Amino acid sequence: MIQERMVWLKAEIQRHNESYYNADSPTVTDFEYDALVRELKALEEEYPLFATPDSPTKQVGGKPQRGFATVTHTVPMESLNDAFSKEEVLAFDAAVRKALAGQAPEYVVEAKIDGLSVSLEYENGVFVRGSTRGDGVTGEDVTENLKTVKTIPQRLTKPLPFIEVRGEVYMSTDSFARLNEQREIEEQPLFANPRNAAAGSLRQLDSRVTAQRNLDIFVFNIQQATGAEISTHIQSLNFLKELGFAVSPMYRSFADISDVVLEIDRIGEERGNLPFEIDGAVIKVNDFTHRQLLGSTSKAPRWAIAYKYPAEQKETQLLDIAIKVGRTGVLTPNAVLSPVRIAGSTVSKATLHNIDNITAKDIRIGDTVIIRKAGDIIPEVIESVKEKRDGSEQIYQMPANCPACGSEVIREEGEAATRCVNPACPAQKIRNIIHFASRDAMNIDGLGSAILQQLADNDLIATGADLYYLKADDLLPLERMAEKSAANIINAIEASKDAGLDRVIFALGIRHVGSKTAKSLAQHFGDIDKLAGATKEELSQIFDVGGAIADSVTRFFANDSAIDIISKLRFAGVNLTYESNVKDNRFTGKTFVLTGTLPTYKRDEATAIIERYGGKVSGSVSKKTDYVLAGEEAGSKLEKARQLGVAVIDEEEFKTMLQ
Ligand code: 0OX
Repeated sequence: MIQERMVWLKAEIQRHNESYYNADSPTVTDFEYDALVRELKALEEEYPLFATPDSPTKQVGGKPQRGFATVTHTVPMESLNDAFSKEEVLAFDAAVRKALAGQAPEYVVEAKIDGLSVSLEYENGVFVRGSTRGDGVTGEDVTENLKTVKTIPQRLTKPLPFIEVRGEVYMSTDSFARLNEQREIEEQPLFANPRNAAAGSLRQLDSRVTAQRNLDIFVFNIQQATGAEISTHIQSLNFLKELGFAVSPMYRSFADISDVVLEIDRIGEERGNLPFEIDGAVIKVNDFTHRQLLGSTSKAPRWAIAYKYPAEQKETQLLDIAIKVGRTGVLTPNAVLSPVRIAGSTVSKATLHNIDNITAKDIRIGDTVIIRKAGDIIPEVIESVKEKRDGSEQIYQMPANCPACGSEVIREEGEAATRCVNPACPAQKIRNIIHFASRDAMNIDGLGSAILQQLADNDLIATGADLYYLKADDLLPLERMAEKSAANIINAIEASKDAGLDRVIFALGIRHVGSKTAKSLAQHFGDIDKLAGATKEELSQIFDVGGAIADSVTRFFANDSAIDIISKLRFAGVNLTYESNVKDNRFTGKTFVLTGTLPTYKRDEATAIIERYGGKVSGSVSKKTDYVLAGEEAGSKLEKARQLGVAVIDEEEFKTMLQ
């Protein structure tokens, strides 16, 4: 039985792996796939005799490599040699002239886009395959993801038999800022810069994710082509443009290296004004016969060089420190600077990260500071110049109150961040409301972030509780809001009043209170007033509520706005008690474990039923388990239950228990 299950799991995982490698559509979600691998691994550990060396769990890194099919680049995607000074550019020119033995080179200078290099292949003018550069010889097939990039033509203006081009996929600084804003709301880790964001977005297994990321491309090379006669780089860029590609912006040709150097400076000046990031300028020999003479080293062509702009540093005065309250309530100290030109733009603000950084570097208001603008968008203060102090400089302390709402801020032990935890703080308003309406909280259908943002912008809501006072007439003036959808939203808001106390507690967005803790709190206290009145000691006594949670719950309810929100919820008729959810206590004190696929109930439905009768659902089988509710294809949990002598029931028996 176990062995059969393991054979089945191996075959199943193998099947999914293959469909992935062959770049078909995925046959399972990542989540389901991981569950299969985890189950197989657990069984192999428990029953090593049945484990076989060909198991997919034994592949590289202990986990089967799952991802994209590989592509071999028939024309290698070479890298570029770097130059960090004007002298190195002059040395490059000297080497080129020497190799050309008296023939005068012409150079093309282009902005060097900071993204990731890809190859695009077209057959008869139709986009057929796209891949990442990888190590230059082998890359990853990301065709489906590249199909979502709007600036990549699916069809060329001329049906050439075959052409392979190379370009740089990038994310504009605007799209990057929007993506990170969204991620901040969703509390996902932020991307450090547009290049990382572009790379992360292109290497998604689900191309629907890539489609939402707003990537772009600039094409800068013909790797190979049939049916096109081209003898210079300028000709190829012009031809690529004709075919419908967005090509390297700002390309120009020069005969003199001194003009090349001036152009590098000119592009450097433009750097801060462009809607995308560049990290240098590329200098290329224009004539292909010259390129042939120059050839390549094992790593890079001798006919091109990348001039990298230095991460510029400047000295300026730190006039003040201003606090920005982020959407998650974190207070970030920002430097207010005497404006300076740096990396092509004027900078008057820079991040100081947090108070520990300020203290460690002994940065004081009035100091002369050194700031740097590197690849990342936000400039930062690196250090203060202590020798330039005159004694008037002021040591900085974080404010005791939130500058956005005035309520007292907190700093938890072991955390660098100072936070405002007022649920009605205007800086956090939109994030809190989005959380309130979200699926695991009040689960209000149809209330996406765009609608909530508009409602908040129009001052129709300031907290989640205000949603219960909205009327269809408030919704109708919003963008793209039809009468039917307005009515649906109002109905969904109404229906959410019965979501249950556990969801309400989770929806309040109390720091450290996830849905599981919210459920424990709801079960323990039974109504919101008892929870609001609970002391730290009472809270800490609850199993699975630690000191940090107890602190944060009492702190939350000490806030007047928290009490306001609860009054509004109560007045609107939102169910704030837990008992009403429990039908009777037939399962009180009983722990269930679910395994396998049940014939009619989904997992969360069965869980809800068990909890409604006072029982608990646990993820693993132990001696304390009372029942294992097992369905089709139940795995190791069922086996464990049998070993421990735990009662195993099927859905039929479970239903009888409910009668
Ligand atoms: C860019 C860029 C990168 C590639 C290998 C030989 C020439 N990031 O914008 N590479 C190249 O060309 C290299 N051109 C560019 N514009």
